[in-house]
Amino acid sequence: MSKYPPGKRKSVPPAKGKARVKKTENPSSYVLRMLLAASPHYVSGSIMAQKLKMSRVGVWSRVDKLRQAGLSIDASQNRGYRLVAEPNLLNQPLLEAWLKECRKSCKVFVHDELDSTNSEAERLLANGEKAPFAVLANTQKKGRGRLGRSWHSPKGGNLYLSMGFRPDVDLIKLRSFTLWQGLKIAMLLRSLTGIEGISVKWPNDLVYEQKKIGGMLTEASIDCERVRSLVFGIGLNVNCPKSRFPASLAKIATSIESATGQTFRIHEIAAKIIKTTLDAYEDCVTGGIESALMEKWNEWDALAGQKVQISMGKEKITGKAMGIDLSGGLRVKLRNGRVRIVQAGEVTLRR
Ligand code: BT5
Repeated sequence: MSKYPPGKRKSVPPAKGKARVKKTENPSSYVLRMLLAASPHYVSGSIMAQKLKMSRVGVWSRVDKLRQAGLSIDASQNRGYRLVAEPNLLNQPLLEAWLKECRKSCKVFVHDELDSTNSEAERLLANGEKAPFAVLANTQKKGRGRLGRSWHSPKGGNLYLSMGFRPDVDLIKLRSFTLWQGLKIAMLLRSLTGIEGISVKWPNDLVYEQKKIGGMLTEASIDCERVRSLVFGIGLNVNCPKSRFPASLAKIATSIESATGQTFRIHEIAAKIIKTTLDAYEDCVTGGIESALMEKWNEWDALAGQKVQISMGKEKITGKAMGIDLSGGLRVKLRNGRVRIVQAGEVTLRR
């Protein structure tokens, strides 16, 4: 459980005046929103009862259900109810409450364990699920990266999230989709965690001090140059201490917890990433992101000015990374002074 650090949380004001629970909102999610807004303070049981238009016993039974779902809620006869801490394991009502706070709604599927959230999103799309939606799991047994590589997915406190979309737009509109998502998520994480050094590494990594803190995997089904369906997956190491990485990853990976020495609320991060992803998707579909992407990426680029080696299948080149161009390709200055644009490949830093 991550306890509320005193004075850290921006308080979200409870619904004011005559605000009532909307007909479409699940009362448990509304109870949680009131508790989140007041946290770490108490909310009076009678105010809750008034807003929910139910008896105080009704409120008590809602709270009890939330406790049974794993949330730690304190009750005091004179003061009311208080959310003591947020769990590290995913809790559907809590995630929905955070999404409402972000004023963004989309269907979410929360699992304890999956093979891969990207695979589950693909199955949902194939079975006709309405998009957009989000799939999350506490752990993945076959979490994957690009080119058949695996994504280490220990249980509890990290984020394994996939979003399913049905864009039905020309491929060209989405060619920089992962870069744009990465940039927007890096910006969000920097403001949420205060980690100044979070940056983006072409084409799909989020890094801190050259160590990988997150990775993204976009998979699409394309038909006649039109993207019919698209799955965007992100793995983010949040509250995972270094000791839980296998030796092979310890040198190249890190987490938000290791970078800051603090644990963070996984539901808040998940909800804000879902919102950011939905917004960034809209930006791409609307079009016209290229010059903003090029300009901002070059400010947030972990590779800028570094000596790199790029493997493209059997071909390898070395040079100096010079940011991206309007197509999202990596600009590499070769030894002979020419600049080559690389559209796909593996980048490693050369010291
Ligand atoms: C990626 O691939 O970085 C994309 C990872 C996407 C994972 C998410 S989790 C939710 C969704 N569901 C899935 O099944 N996948 C997505 P790539 O660039 O190929 O990097 C893979 C490499 O990252 C591995 O070979 C390791 O070296 C390293 N790696 C594996 N697990 C890691 C972790 N937890 N943290 C940091 N690095 C890791």
